[in-house]
Amino acid sequence: MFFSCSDMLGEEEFMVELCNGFRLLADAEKGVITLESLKRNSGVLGIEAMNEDQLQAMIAAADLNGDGVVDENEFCVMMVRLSPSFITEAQQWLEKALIHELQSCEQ
Ligand SMILES: [Ca+2]
Repeated sequence: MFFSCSDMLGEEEFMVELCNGFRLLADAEKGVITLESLKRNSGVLGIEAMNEDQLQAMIAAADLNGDGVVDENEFCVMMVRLSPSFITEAQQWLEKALIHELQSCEQ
């Protein structure tokens, strides 16, 4: 797959949110998600209960080029792969929010 987060900006608002998630989890100096940065930031994902083996497995699952860390593109691909239902929910939520917005204008 050859796309980057920036390619999706403007098309899908929720993809921006997903990509922002990368920055929360990544090592600020290296600009990639490592086992250490994932451990440090696991509270963000609500995965504090996961042990090191499980976190390592998450990285391995997302690490497409096998360099042992997860870069921004790999993270986006993983989120899209793992979250088809999330994306559907996000779209429905957006539609509801828009309808609510329109209705409040009419009143
Ligand atoms: Ca990688």
